Amino acid sequence: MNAAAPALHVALVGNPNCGKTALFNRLTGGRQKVANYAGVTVERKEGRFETPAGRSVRVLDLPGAYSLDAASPDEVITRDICAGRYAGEAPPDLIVCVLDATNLRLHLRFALELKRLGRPMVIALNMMDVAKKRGIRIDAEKLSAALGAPVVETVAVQNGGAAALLAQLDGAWPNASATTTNDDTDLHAQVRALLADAVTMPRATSAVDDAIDAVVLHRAGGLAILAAVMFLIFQAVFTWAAPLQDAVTDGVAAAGEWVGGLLASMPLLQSLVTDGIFAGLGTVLTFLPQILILFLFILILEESGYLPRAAFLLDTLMFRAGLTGRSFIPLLSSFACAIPGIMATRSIADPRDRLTTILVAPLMTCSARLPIYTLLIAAFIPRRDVFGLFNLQGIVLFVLYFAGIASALAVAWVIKRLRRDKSEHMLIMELPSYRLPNPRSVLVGLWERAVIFVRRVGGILLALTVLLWFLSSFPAPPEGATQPPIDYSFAGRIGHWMTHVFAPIGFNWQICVALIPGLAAREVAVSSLATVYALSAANDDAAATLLGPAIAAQWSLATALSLLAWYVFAPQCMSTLAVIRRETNSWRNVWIATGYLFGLAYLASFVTYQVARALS
Ligand SMILES: Nc1nc2c(ncn2[C@@H]2O[C@H](COP(=O)(O)OP(=O)(O)OP(=O)(O)O)[C@@H](O)[C@H]2O)c(=O)[nH]1
Ligand SMILES: [Mg+2]
Repeated sequence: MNAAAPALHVALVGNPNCGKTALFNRLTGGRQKVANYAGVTVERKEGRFETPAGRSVRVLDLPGAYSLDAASPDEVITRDICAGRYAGEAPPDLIVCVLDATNLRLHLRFALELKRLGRPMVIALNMMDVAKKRGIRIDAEKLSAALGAPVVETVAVQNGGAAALLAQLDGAWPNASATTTNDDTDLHAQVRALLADAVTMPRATSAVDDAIDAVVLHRAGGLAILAAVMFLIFQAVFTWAAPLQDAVTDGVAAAGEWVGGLLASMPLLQSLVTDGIFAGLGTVLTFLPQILILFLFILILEESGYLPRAAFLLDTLMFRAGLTGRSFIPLLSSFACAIPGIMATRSIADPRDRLTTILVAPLMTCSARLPIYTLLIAAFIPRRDVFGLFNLQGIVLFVLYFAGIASALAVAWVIKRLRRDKSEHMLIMELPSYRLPNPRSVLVGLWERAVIFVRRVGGILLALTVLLWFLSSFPAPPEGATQPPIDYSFAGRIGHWMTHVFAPIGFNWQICVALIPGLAAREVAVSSLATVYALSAANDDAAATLLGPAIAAQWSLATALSLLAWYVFAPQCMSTLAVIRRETNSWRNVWIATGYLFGLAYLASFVTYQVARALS
């Protein structure tokens, strides 16, 4: 093939949740996020691949849309690209209209709309594996004639599942029918006629879904199941992770000791490596098992089809608080990280609902808080069984997550009171079919998470840790100094000075020191504390460099609880603030978020500290 020939430009278009991204990944070998609910993709993503005949193709994965009359910011992208109106993007040479073959009643309507654009198009009937299992029969020829486009069958989640589509890309496809007749036959009537003509559906296609929904969406039973699922997750984060975590801790400690021994002749470098890098970063690494267990559950939930049901169950509750069920998935994604959560709000059509969701998303407990939470819980809360069934540490973690959720609802409620326009919208949400999660995609998802975490540790956390080590090691103490050297360092002085502000909430100077680099990223607080305590340790005893025992011995319970409360609220993440700026295009919103979150953090810590001290 002529390498200079311009690549064929293809766009994947269709209703939400029909498998566009799965198809994109299958074609390009990509690893874009796939999940079983509407509104996963909110940005245009580009990839390249070669067809078996060597034709090079540039393919766009687009956000799902219900129609070309865009209602939400993500749908606008799809509409503009299809219409050739997207800045800096030529209209696609070919639209691949992806349809969920099990859901044609809904999805054909959009195909008919796309047909009216009069652009070259291929129809990919996706999810054919499920359609066949349900006994749905589709007459591809009739469909093709009616839509004026070739029809191919695909199974995006199977090896070779896109073969028919690839063959189509290699062949020639008929030019678009110039008859872009904008006849006002009602689209619904056309869909009905087409279904009657080309599709045979057994009567009960979704008997299993209905049976599960009868339990899961039951008004009382459904909420109980949701609560049980959430609770189980937090229990597992502690119980399952403990042995893995011990193994990582031991491994890191042994490696640190060994490397430290090699550097014995160079004390300064030895201190940087053992006190800075191993004590600091090693401590953060030990939280990898917990983060992966949390994600294991999130990924399974995402693929199962349960999430939109949970959104549906919570809609009334969220509505009272000034949010809508639509906010549920963005907020749940924020448990992983507020950044994808805030991006996911692009699927919310109402700009006020969207802004409220963005402003409260940082209150959801992101995974970067997990290290500091579990560090403090492990140090201060006994590992005790409650009612022989639950473990106390898991319960405390659950309470912290719950505090985040409850305060998000409270803040949303206040925002709702404050806004002038009080008109309201109904929740209209698609409930996808239940699906057994594909083990391979769950593993890929976990792997991606692990890579992100380790990269963070090796990137920003490493840089900040080295900086903190430097500030904590220089200048050297004066002759005849009586305190540990760190007390005389830059960091020590800054920390002591900051206690003027933070003493009322129980923070000692070491915590204050950790708060500064912790502004950039939350986990840094843990590595910073580890470095500060490692440098403060009087002897080189390995046990003294373990952070957990050190703080358990030196802090009061009130201080620990106060720091936990601080982390429920404090907006210690520059990237989140940057995303708020980008997504709302306003600095004002960034200041509002920063101000109210720091305000709440200080207030919550103050109350927690004073109450805990009075009680103990
Ligand atoms: N059984 C089966 N599942 C599929 C197939 N294609 C996609 N899926 C699953 O369907 C769900 C939705 O897939 P996505 O690729 O995220 O759908 P999407 O069209 O990109 O959705 P949005 O980004 O929300 O518009 C996921 O759970 C996929 O694993 C298929 O051919 N067969
Ligand atoms: Mg997608």
